[in-house]
Amino acid sequence: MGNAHADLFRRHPENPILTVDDWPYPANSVFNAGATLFDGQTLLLVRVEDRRGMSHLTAARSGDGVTGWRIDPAPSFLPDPARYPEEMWGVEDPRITYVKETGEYLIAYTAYGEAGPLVSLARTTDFARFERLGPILPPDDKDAAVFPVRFDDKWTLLHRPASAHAGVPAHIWLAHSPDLRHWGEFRILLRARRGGWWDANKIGLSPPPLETPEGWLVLYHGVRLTAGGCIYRLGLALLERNNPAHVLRRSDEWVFSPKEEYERAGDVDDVVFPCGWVLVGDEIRLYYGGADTCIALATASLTQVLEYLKSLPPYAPLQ
Ligand code: BMA
Repeated sequence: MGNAHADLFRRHPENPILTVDDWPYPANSVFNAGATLFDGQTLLLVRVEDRRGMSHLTAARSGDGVTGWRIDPAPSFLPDPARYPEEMWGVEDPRITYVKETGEYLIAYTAYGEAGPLVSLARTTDFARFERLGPILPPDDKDAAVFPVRFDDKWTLLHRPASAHAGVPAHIWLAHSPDLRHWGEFRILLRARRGGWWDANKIGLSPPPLETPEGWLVLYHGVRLTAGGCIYRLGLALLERNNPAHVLRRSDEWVFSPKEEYERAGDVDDVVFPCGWVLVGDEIRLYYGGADTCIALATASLTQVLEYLKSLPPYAPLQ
């Protein structure tokens, strides 16, 4: 039957769909955008790296999610180092979660400061004004997203702390909070593998978990360190709908990997890095950064993705 999962995610023929040449003001690169549906449109909160090397976030909106992007003429969400010193070197890689219960969009992002990257949280209802909740986890930590619903009255977060100890792998963890500000009950959810695996030693959540009839769909990146540098690839997992601490499936093989020129060569070569996806009917639209330089789109059928995951053996935790 061949490599059934290899073409689950198909690149859009117009890729890359957004580059710095589309930008209304000078910048170095646009990549790693958060994504959501807002006001009947697709909204990307794009990581823009300026020509000093610092990142901010700018909203881009499109009716069809592919073309006709209207980009805010100036940065939508700038670092605020005077009040938030942990943002002194920029804000990066936003993950957007729409919370129906409150009508708010929660944005988990990386704040980059002198102590290292950490996870900060902000909220908005209009993508024009943002309220910061501030840092929620100390450094080093990144690749975080909040689940859109509460479990047992608690908010749940996926995140990726990194140890300063050489050789300690970076896993995806789960945390809970009563109020979105105080987080605890930390535990490992998905482990980085070891040795020759594509997702050895360092993994991290990519877009926020997506609710499906079969459970929470998780797309994560694995970082393979090679003699030629790092390769960022993507794999899938499925979590139980009522208890996301329970992993149902995890793909052994990656489902998406740098192949096209705009993924293979850029500021950082061989990187596909999604921070957002939206579901329209049965179509998953995955927005990803290509080589830390541009934004590209890949689509997949949710039904096919779930069928692939269900065809895998039940998840057995790695030791
Ligand atoms: C990760 C993050 C991403 C980036 C990737 C590849 O650690 O910093 O923002 O796209 O590295 O450089």
